Amino acid sequence: MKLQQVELREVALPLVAPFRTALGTQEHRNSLLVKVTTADGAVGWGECVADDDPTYSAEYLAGARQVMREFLLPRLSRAPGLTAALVPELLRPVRGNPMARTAVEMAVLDAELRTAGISLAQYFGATRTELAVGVSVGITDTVDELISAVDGYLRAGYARIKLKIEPGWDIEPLRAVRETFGPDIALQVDANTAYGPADQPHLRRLDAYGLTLIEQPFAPDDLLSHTRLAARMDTPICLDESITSARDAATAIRQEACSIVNIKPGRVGGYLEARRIHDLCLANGVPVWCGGMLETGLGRAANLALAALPGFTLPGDISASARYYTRDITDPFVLHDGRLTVPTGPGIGIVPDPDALQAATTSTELLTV
Ligand code: NPQ
Ligand code: MG
Repeated sequence: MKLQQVELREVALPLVAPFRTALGTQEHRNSLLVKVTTADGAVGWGECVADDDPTYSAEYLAGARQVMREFLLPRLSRAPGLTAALVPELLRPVRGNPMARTAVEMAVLDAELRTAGISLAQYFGATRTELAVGVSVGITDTVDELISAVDGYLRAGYARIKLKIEPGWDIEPLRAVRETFGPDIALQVDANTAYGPADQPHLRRLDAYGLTLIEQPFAPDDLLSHTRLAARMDTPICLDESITSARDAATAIRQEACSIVNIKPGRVGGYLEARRIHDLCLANGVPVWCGGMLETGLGRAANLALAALPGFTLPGDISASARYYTRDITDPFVLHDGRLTVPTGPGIGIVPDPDALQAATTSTELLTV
């Protein structure tokens, strides 16, 4: 294909409730969408999951926009015979900026598969048509508020609950959730790097709560502390922020820093790299699950296709649209018996609703490439 036009469109979506993690509190989601149009008139959509601030990772929305405009898209528009499979190699000279890379790769992949009439799930070789999904529950002011939030999600049918934790918000909320809802609910925690090596004795106390996993207790570049904790804890360690590539995943598995991997395409630089991590983990008997970055319906659709691969044996942070947004920019994803349906249409299988998209748009930038 040949790129003819690229539109960078920023949308602002208010969250149904503030989402607090060890990284800070989010009240609305600004998301940067990439719409490519090819010389043949095919259209593809990508979503950049960078946040406004460089807190989850070094990447941030304004920087991602600039990198796409100045460095990534020109490399794609110059390339003769562009295909999605060539994108990682074409973008290799540019370092970092995985969320920007993912967005442009996703848009090219969507355009290519729409033209070919193939769904992203089919392209990946997905084996399931619907998926049990989980929900990520933010830190609340009181334990009572947390219990009522978890109660609502369990009643809605979510297959597992993930609690965000930080020092001062771990044992007490966990004990309350287990006491209220019993030993049978699937429960896991995510620390978003909020602990240090000296917290290991404290973290071992989490073993008492029958958790599926503890996600990313330590800094992204501190594999050693994760290895040490893994050796001293029964609860499996899962890495999120530490894993930025298939090579990272191989290293972490080899060093026994984790026994479960959270895969987020935006964090690892693309859906193709995400697929490679899936394959590597499957071959090594390491379960994976799909993380979430408060995606709009576009990113959510693509994540469902990825998470339909056989190695995704744990429910992902791919909640219904209503968990985050009153009005998504696509038709909403709705939970049925704790499950979401994997899109079957060509490409990512969904397009923005024109009215919802217009209502959410805060800026558009047209690039003639
Ligand atoms: C995680 N996500 O697993 C992330 C953290 C996270 C659903 O728990 C804006 C953009 C706000 C990305 C807040 C979930 C965010 C964000 C939290 C990602 O670690
Ligand atoms: Mg996480």
